[in-house]
Amino acid sequence: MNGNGSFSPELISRLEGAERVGVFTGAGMSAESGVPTFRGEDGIWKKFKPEELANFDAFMRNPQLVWEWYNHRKHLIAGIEPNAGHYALAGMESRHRYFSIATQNIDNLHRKAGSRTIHELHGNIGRNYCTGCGAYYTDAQLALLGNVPKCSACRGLIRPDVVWFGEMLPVDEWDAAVRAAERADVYFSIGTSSVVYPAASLPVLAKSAGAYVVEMNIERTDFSRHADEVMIGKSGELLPRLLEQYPRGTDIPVGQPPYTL
Ligand code: BJW
Ligand code: ZN
Repeated sequence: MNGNGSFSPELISRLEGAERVGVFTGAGMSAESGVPTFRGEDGIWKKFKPEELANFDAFMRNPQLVWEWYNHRKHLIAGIEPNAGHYALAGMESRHRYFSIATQNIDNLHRKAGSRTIHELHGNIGRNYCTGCGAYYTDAQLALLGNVPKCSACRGLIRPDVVWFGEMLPVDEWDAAVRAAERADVYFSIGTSSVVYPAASLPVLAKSAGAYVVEMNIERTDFSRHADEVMIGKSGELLPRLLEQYPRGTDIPVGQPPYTL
């Protein structure tokens, strides 16, 4: 982006011809909606150690503490709305033959904003399942089961359907995200510190497979040196501005089935 608030001619012309666009998002994407990020100045990790909260052993040792944290976040997320960045990405989806978002976020904001092809790499805070038998529970069902909810069928501990450290990512979502990165003409990495793997390898993969890769973040990250362009700024401000200058592309009419890469 230059001083006039316009984006590089290279990016605009790449987008013009792009059949396949992939997007990878992290916590910074939702920061302007009021969701705290994990790391950095306002990061929640400052208050909570990730190893105490975001791994299975810690959950088995102290499920009450982990549930307090997730209930707090469920409550927070239920009350928030997508920001201008989420809506801009939803608006870009119909401009390309193939467009998908691989998100590390568990907050549902891309879907709420109207994006259709979304690969949730780290789960979704709106779902819960039993560690004993795998049965799924809604939040409404959970509310009847107390502070440390146990499965009514097998008495196993119920946990949020999110991916903790040391756990595998959901295979179908991961495979689709890898395909999207490998085939993208243009790839965006937005609002992520790029330190948690394997998710952080997606933009690197896109780059090595030949995509033009653009990073958007309020500061440089471990990934910045690999990117073709680094845009420093808030995604909720940069993305709507990009949408204004966005080429129409193939303009798939809304209402067609969602495409995956
Ligand atoms: C803005 C902005 C604005 C702000 N606009 N930008 C050594 C020991 C143990 C494990 C490992 C190890 N080395 C590697 C590993 C693997 C591990 C890992 O990567 N660890 C590293 C941290 C070292 N990974 C895993 O364990 C993964 N699984 C795995 O590898 O499976 C294979 C395996 C199996 C068995 C055994 C071993 C391996 C799983 C990772 C799961 C991550 N889970 C979490 C919690 C999810 C649930 C929940 O939310 O509660 O996912 S951790 C947390 O980090 C969350 C996030 O999705 C993830 C990434 O964070 P993100 O999104 O990048 O957020 P931040 O806060 O870091 O960054 C925000 C950015 O936004 C910043 O850059 C800001 O500047 C920017 N920003 N405002 C634009 N307005
Ligand atoms: Zn069960």
